[in-house]
Amino acid sequence: MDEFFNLALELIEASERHERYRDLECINLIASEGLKSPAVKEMLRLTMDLESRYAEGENDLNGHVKKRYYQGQRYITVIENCVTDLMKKLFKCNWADVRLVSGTHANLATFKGLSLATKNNKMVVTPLSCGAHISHDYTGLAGMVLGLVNIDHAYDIEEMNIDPDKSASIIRAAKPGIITFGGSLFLFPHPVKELRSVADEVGAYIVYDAAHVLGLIAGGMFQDPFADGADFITSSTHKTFPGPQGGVILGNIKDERTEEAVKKIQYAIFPLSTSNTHLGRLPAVGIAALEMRVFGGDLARQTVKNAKAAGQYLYENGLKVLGESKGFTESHQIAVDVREFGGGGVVAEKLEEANIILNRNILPYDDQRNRENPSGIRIGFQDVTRRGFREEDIKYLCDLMLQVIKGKRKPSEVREEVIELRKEFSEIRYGFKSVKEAIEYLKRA
Ligand code: DSN
Repeated sequence: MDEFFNLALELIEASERHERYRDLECINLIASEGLKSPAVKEMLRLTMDLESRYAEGENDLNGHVKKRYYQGQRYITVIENCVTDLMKKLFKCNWADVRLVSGTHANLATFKGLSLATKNNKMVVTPLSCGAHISHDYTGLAGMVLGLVNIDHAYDIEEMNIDPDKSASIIRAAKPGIITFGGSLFLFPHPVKELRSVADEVGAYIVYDAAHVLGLIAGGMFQDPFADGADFITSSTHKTFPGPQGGVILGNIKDERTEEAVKKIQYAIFPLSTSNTHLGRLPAVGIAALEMRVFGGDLARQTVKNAKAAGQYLYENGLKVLGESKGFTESHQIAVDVREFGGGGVVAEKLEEANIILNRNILPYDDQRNRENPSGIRIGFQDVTRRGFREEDIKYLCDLMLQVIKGKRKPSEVREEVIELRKEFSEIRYGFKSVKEAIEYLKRA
């Protein structure tokens, strides 16, 4: 067969195998991934026409469609406006934009818009090794694409959190236009409330990157960033908020200053950083928002319980789980220092051989350039929780992990038990089984 056709065949086979491998044979503990319900997946399949369409243009200050430069928009406009309003209502704010195609894109538009609004290119951010997302950092989007200058928050390793008193002094001295909170290694609520008045003193906007914890916020199990004083929330829509891959920005227009900020962010969305906004995902984002409204509290509560139970159990069994003095975590994830077992890269690869999938992670005391084999692993529990794991199941899973991490059993031996365990949890909970079930629920509500 000609090489081109061979490649196409290889592609199709790898795609089919991937679906079996990651969906049916592995246990997923990657903290940044989400597990979609059957209804969300069905909605994605139902909207294949939208997936081919274009709808670029401007939005108004309610976040609704104002002007589009293509014809054929009759229902697309309704769809975008409905999803925007569902997200506004779910997160109790008066402005949202769902056109972002990822969390990084949401950060791009927000950072660009706010740096234009403040005419200030400085941002106070959490250091990358202490949990910031790469897009906040001088080595990523903020520095290398937008030319913004990073000044680091002070970070308290014992508390696994930003040090509010020291950060207040840093913010007063630096006078940034943007202060960020939230990120990717995110165990405990950040001190937004404590630093709101300092942001006001220097005229900075607070941007809260909720990508990891958006579903926990929807479920009322993590800090409410707006109640604590954040101006904008940026997020992806596919981690603890279990929708399709995409992004969102949320905010509140309170006065002329916030109105100006929203206008600049909208300008940074279109025309600066989008043409098409990948419309096919939008109805499924709306279904995920509905599921968060209906089931989000129970899902978030059990997710955090499971993460805490894992932290406690792994700690009692000899692992160095961070944040011990504070109960290991208040979110869906825990962080473990595995240097004595060979480091994060080595441990993550051994667990992968056993079909337990998680990621190596730099920890606050690591050199942030050490991406190959940093000290830590990060473990997220949102996927297994949605599959129905409770504390006792988590302990059994932790036992399998401990056997591999401590070298007591070969990963290949443990793999069979992982596959069996995965088979026991084949129903996805805390969501609708079909779009029809969602409709029936809505008609009764
Ligand atoms: N880098 C991802 C994470 O794993 O947290 C988020 O984009």
